[in-house]
Amino acid sequence: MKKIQSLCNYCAIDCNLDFYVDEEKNRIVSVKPTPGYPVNDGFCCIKGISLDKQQTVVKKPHTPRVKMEDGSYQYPGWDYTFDLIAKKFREIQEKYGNEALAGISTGQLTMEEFAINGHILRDHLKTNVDGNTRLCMASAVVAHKQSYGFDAPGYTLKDLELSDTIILIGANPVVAHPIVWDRIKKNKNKKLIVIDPRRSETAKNADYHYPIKTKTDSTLFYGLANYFIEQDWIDHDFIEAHTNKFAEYKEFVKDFPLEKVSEVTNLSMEQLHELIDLIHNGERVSMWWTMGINQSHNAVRAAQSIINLQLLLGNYGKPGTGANSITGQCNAMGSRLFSNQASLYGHDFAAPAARAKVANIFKCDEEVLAKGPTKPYNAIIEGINNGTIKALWILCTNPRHSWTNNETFQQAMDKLEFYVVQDIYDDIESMGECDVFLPAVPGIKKEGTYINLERRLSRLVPVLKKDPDEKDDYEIMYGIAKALGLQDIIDNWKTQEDCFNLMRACSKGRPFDFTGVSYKGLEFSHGVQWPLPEGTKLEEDERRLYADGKFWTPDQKAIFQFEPVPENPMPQTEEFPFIFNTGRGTVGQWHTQSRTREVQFVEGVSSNHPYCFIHTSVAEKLGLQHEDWVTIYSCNGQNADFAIRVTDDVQPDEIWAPIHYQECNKLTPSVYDPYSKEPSYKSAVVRLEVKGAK
Ligand SMILES: Nc1nc2c(c(=O)[nH]1)N[C@H]1C(S)=C(S)[C@@H](COP(=O)(O)OP(=O)(O)OC[C@H]3O[C@@H](n4cnc5c(=O)[nH]c(N)nc54)[C@H](O)[C@@H]3O)O[C@H]1N2
Ligand SMILES: Nc1nc2c(c(=O)[nH]1)N[C@H]1C(S)=C(S)[C@@H](COP(=O)(O)OP(=O)(O)OC[C@H]3O[C@@H](n4cnc5c(=O)[nH]c(N)nc54)[C@H](O)[C@@H]3O)O[C@H]1N2
Ligand code: SF4
Ligand SMILES: [Mo]
Repeated sequence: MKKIQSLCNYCAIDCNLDFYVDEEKNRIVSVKPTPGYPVNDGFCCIKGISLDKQQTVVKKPHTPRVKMEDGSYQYPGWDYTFDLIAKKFREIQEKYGNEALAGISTGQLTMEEFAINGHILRDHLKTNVDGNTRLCMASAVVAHKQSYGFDAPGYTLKDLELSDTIILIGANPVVAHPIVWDRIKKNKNKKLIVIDPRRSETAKNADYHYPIKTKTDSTLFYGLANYFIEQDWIDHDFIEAHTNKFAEYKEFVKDFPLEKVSEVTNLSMEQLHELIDLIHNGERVSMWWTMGINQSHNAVRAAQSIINLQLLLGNYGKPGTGANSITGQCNAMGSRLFSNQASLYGHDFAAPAARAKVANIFKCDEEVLAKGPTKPYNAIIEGINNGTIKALWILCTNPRHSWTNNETFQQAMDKLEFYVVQDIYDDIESMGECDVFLPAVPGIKKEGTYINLERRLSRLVPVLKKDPDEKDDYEIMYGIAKALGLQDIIDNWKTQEDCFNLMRACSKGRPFDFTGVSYKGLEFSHGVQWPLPEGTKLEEDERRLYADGKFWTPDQKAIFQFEPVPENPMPQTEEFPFIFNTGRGTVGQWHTQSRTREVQFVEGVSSNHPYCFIHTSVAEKLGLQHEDWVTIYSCNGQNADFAIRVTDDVQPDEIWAPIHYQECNKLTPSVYDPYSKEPSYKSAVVRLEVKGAK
């Protein structure tokens, strides 16, 4: 039996796991979390331990399914399909213009897969490809860039163990990040504070829970800033040496006295003072946020209001501190750097030196490189629906389920002239009547690198061998590049390791410089957090940024970013009195459930129909009980049926629905943060009507 250390490619923790494999039968016999790995040290969750359930996945044949000219579906082989895709992409671009083709990618592929996909679509084919990271991390990315000058989350997971005051804002790690939760639990000397409208699983296990009114977080943090400034409880030395625009911020937050904050946030004056004392008396205060902040009409500014408070308090670069954004998908951090969507492989698209450097590394003409960021996800879907985009290639994402206001994705699917789906399953909701289905092998048969939430690069090592007719995502993309005749890719991007080396060269001299890391060296290792420039010795397994107080802006100072709080575009009204809050339901369920439905244990305990939680008082008023059915009507004009669960854990005017059922996003709106264009998934307003037993 062979032991192979690889990683779990679900959530952003990137746990390392030891797979015990019967090589003769090419079967995984057991999976154990890797002892001593600095992230998850011998512990993991049900999703990772169940990765052996993905041994078969796409049923035979393992070759592409193509809709032929006569309308029949056939399996004409990989080479035929690659040629067909190349021909169709070229034809559509020639007929309607380059941007008539678009791609939607993901935060769940390897760094090498993002890189080659971006180089094909954004550089060579001169068009747009956005990722589902837009639905997830875009707000944190923009907040970091504007405040720090670069998208560089500074913490390491050990900070959870070193902090004496941990504040979780719109984050539910008991369900969504079990390792974050495990590490919080290991910290015996802390106070745990949760700010969440809902009494989430994490809030129930916290020392303090502040049930804030949905989407009023920026008002809360502006008010806290004002109070700390008034009391002169701030770190003048840090502010002076390491920040810009303090005087303006001080003026701005004067508009947020605690009485007003209390009114807006629904938190009492006693609660606000208690929270203030907790922060003031903490020695090592850390703040962590996730989707409760990122998914909003005012997300970037809300994230920055947290950053601003930590800047005021000088809580940067020291053990157990920081304004820390928790990432969602296994390689969202890799996608942010290397997908070529928001930056030129980690550089400014417009910087001449950067363009010359990247072109030189890729051995391509500078003109080939994309000139600016991609069009965002919503513009791609709108482009299809208004007839300007005619062809779409989606990979490793399931937007018919996960996209906000998801009926608009169905409309888009119906309009496309050419639609390619690349997935490990041939029955996801987004398949529709796609023209080409490209079956990729799952992570346990792939190789490449991932970057976790604390900037740690680690290796995905093939655990099982592929069948001769199976291909992984990288090979599929390389095959398409070859059919398109993209010579620099054909010559220089042959393997994942080639691509890794190109990206490593791109990283030189940048904040994420990992020229000191090698592809082979990452195998069976502890992983390495960026940066690690060539020639530096790795002294510590768990490192944080900003110890020197230097950021990535031209004068190396962080910037207070703020703005008057915008009106809520979806106010509660008589017609729509409830707030529709959405998120992760259980530890075992992953997003659209294409993968976790295979885990019998999870399937066995999960509801097979959509459900939502409503407050006891509402249920009583309507005479409803557990598992009765309601119809929910949303401000987006759609409605859907849900079974109800009755609880006191939601606010009386809140409905909470897990995202694992397609009906959930039938009701979410086409409303976005103005800077990040991330959807406001958690605050549609709705009404409910009794449906009766089903
Ligand atoms: N089991 C499981 N784990 C996962 C995933 C999964 O699908 N299943 N997905 C992964 C991914 S990609 C991501 S992005 C993460 C997401 O991880 P989380 O963000 O922790 O999970 P969510 O449930 O989306 O939302 C967190 C909380 O935000 C709260 N919230 C809503 N609105 C507000 C608000 O206005 N203010 C505040 N303060 N809080 C608010 C919600 O009530 C919810 O409890 O999880 C990752 N982990
Ligand atoms: N209402 C609401 N909606 C939300 C959210 C919310 O909080 N509320 N959260 C949003 C967030 S944060 C996220 S990240 C998105 C997630 O949304 P999606 O990315 O659409 O969800 P997944 O189910 O993770 O889809 C991944 C797909 O990739 C396939 N896949 C898995 N591994 C591989 C592989 O190696 N190769 C290929 N080619 N395919 C593979 C799976 O079978 C699956 O179909 O949902 C968003 N939607
Ligand atoms: S889903 Fe996340 S916490 Fe669970 S095993 Fe995988 S990486 Fe670890
Ligand atoms: Mo996410």
